[in-house]
Amino acid sequence: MTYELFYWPTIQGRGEFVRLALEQAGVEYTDVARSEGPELGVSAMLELVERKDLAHPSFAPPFLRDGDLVVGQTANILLYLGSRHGLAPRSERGRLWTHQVQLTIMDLVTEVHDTHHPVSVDLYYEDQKPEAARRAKSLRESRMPKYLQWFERILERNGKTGQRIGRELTYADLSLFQVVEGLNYSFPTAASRALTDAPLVSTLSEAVTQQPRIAAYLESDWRIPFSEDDVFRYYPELDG
Ligand SMILES: N[C@@H](CCC(=O)N[C@@H](CS)C(=O)NCC(=O)O)C(=O)O
Repeated sequence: MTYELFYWPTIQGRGEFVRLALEQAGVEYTDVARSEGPELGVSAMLELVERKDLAHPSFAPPFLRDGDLVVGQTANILLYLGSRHGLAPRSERGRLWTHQVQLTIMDLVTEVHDTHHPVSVDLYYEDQKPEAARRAKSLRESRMPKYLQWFERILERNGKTGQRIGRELTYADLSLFQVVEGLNYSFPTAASRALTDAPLVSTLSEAVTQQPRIAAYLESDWRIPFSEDDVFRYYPELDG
């Protein structure tokens, strides 16, 4: 059975965390909204959101369909994929830890998103620029360093190679790489400064790019470039 990923077709967004795991797992998947044909495309994704007969409907993309199972929430999708494809530890303790790290990564992603949409997702960035400037200042000066220092600390405490969150590569490592990429894109000056104090985070990020399947994916046309319609956006005025 081929997995079906449902996510907006033109952005990396939160769907990218799932794409990276699927690519690393080397499994077949249909990126439904990016595909053309019957029961494909954005309309198929919106139809699934609206379907009245689903007992467990998802609130928002991304979500993943595996047969008659539909799983939503990025961290939850990764929890599901991780244990099925060797991208999570076998022990309950290890799985919980990986999930905890992933949830923390998703918190950071939300805080990054809120720098350009601090008032409401229903308004344009241009309609909330003063608030965005204040929120971005707080992210640059306080929140981003705090998150990166926490990631640095857990890498130090792992005590293995410093290149991974756990003993083996997990979906949380792939996600941390994606966040570092996103921060470097959105806040080149602030992220470069904060990452100077988080060398293990940079090392992990670099190590992920060396994974053969990830390297091939990153070089391919399938990887959507960052843009200003995405979660990670580059507005020079928000980089301070
Ligand atoms: N916590 C959810 C957030 C999902 C989310 O915010 N999805 C965005 C795209 S990245 C969306 O389409 N939101 C529509 C909405 O909130 O109405 C997750 O991690 O999957």
